[in-house]
Amino acid sequence: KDDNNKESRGALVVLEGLDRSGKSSQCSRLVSYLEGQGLSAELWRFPDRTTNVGQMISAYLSNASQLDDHTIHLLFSANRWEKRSLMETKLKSGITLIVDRYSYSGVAFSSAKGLDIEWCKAPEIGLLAPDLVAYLDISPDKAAKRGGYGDERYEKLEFQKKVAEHYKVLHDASWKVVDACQTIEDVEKQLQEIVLSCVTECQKGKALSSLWS
Ligand code: T5A
Ligand code: NA
Repeated sequence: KDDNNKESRGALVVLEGLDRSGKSSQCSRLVSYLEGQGLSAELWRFPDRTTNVGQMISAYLSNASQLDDHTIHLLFSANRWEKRSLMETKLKSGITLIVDRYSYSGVAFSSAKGLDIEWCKAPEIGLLAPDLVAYLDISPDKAAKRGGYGDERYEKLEFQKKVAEHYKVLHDASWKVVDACQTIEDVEKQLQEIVLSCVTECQKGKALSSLWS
């Protein structure tokens, strides 16, 4: 065996959940926590609004532009594809990525509009599969009460209820459901535990895989 010198890889950790479930708050706390443990970690988010594709998505979400449902779905997917190789490079160099939303958002939100779920999953095939998906579980009613929804396209109670239903069919072996109605600190503690054990597993040589697996 000649892989003794190979640097151990980072973990691909995704946080998913409805709008206002607490993903962004927890993602930044997780990165600080991992860094405090002496680990390399970066915060990523999708959509990545900084790219050209991301700017089209951002305009759509803020209702500044209109797009066909299929078209915006493919743009969200393209926005992940344009980051795929950098993602792989970072993971292989030992950096853990804490990612705020990923392909599951892509499929849950578009299929909640009525698009066929297999059609929605297809463009995600071949993207890196997360080592862990932490789903921040909160009812749409409770989420709506947090700080109130803004003006973005999907921030409407009736639609969020449909999204919650569509997330349910996406749960697989990599998912851990976390009760997002606990205090921020309690959610944080629970996430630290499951993320740290995931990072350890990846350091021990767990192979990277691709969606959908
Ligand atoms: N989308 C996204 C698609 O349709 N397809 C795709 O492929 C992708 C990637 C993007 C939108 O695009 C859709 C999904 C979205 O509709 P976004 O920029 O990711 O949107 O924005 P949101 O996910 O909506 O982000 P939010 O900021 O609304 O929600 P977060 O990040 O889940 O929540 P957070 O941490 O900002 O917290 C929200 C509020 O709740 C409080 C916070 O202080 C804050 O005020 N809070 C708590 N309060 C009480 N108890 C707790 N435990 C709390 N945790 C947080
Ligand atoms: Na957010």
